[in-house]
Amino acid sequence: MDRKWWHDKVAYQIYPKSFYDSNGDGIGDIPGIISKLDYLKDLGVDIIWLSPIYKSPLADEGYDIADYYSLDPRFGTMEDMERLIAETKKRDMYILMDLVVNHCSDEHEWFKKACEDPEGKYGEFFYIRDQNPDGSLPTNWRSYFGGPAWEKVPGTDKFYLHMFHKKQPDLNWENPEVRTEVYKNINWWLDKGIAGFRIDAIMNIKKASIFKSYEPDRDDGMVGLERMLKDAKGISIFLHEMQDKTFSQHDAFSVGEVFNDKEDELSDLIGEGGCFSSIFDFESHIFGASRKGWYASKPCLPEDYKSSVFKSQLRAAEIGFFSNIIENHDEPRGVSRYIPKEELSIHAKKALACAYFLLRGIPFIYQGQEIGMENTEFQSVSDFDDISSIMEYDLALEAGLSKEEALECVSKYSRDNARTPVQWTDGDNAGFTTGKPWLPVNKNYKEINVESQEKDSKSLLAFYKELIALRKAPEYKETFVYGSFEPYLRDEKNLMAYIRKGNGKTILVAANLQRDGIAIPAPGRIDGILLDNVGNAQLGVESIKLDGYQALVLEIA
Ligand code: TEU
Ligand code: CA
Repeated sequence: MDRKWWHDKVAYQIYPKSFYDSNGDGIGDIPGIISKLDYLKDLGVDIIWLSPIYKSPLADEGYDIADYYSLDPRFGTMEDMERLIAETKKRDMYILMDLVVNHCSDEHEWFKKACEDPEGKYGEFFYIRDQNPDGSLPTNWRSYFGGPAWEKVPGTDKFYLHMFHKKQPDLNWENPEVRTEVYKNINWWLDKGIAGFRIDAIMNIKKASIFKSYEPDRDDGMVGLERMLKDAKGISIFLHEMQDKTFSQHDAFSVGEVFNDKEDELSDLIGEGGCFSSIFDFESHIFGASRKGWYASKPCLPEDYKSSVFKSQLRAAEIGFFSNIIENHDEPRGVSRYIPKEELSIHAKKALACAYFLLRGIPFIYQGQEIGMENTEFQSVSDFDDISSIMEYDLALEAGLSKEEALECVSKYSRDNARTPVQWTDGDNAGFTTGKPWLPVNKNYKEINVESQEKDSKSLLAFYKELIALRKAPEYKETFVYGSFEPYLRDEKNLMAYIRKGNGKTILVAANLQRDGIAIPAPGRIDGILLDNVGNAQLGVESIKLDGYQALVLEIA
């Protein structure tokens, strides 16, 4: 395998609005990020992915871009951005921007011009269709955020397609002019000195060649977009074109937000022949999802988590690197999702961290994950800012759940869980802002915050630092980065264990994801204890004892 600069890096996702507010307006900003770079460097982070900070009406919190070349004043100025790039370079760190090009905002110039003249040049930038002769919508597709995926072009009988919110019209990738604009934009940012992109909702850019209605999958007469995407063929041509004209010319790192990839597509997506550097492994995140909505989802228990992750690890083995996460800005907090509430403890958080962090692939940490931030509490639907949470709440009510039940199940999955401000201190607003935070701070900030964990050598933060340091340690780096992955004692319930082998070393990672202790055979003589969240592991033994939620990283002879 060709070595790439990003193979051995650790990445960190910043959701700028909630990271750190430097000027008291309650919204995180670029100067706020700059002031925390030393914190991130100290943690061991190399690559920073910024969720969108471009000019935007924030209908979907920045994933609706009104101008790809300017920043939203709420986040800062272009000078701030240039300073951020320079400051990261000084620290040998890299910036990834978010590339949101399946759609733009309805406030983008292109869309405004398309509405003025749907038959003109900019009409071709979008998917604009006539209504059917009987006045019905072009197709019965349901948008991801609820309701039809079609919205009227004001003052006409025409409709435009929006797979997400109606303020996010889909860009027509079939039009070469659109693609040229996208590539120009990517190169403009890469020339500015960023190191690459995280690429939003990218598998949605290719639509089925024929727009038609399908068998409804709910009583609303509509059908989820997955059905149409199944008929979308040939995305690879666009993706490789994008890679050739942009990323490969800059040796950039690109990580795709890929859902719905087809079984045999992986080698076209990552690895030597892939059009991205990496893609996220969402297997455990989609586990238990229901077509009906969040209210019908099944929890992902430790066994499910293990099998999802192992499936992806084995799938990518001969091909390339997944990017591994336990949460992001669209998901609940990982510790709240994968660990039963009554078992949530510092040991459990460390065990989960250890289990995912040493997998083969690029580890990503989402802001606040390193201090074990948890899901927040919502008192009523009015506490939700996120558009998808509000839609899912209504869906649950329509399905016959009571208000309390609807609130409870939406709370588990709400994207706002990840979007509450980072808890920096135990002071006002968790030290995030001197003003009023745009989204309330999680009430547990007095117990969970950066400041207190920085002083505590047994904190989760300290543990993440150890994990990162271990992954980068000169004697083990080669094994963790390029070594193989093999499940170990896969059938042992609630044990997530695997072996990383390479460069003459064998390393066992074992996390006991349950309250009960267990004893397991060692795969060989234990020569070294590289990490132990409890502190009672022994050398030279043939059987390994693991307390409840104990995690061990052991070197095997
Ligand atoms: O998320 C895309 C997303 O929400 C997926 O779950 C989607 O269902 C998938 O693409 C289906 O194929 C991204 C962003 O991360 C999110 O914050 C945005 O709201 C969304 O795109 C729209 O830009
Ligand atoms: Ca601010």
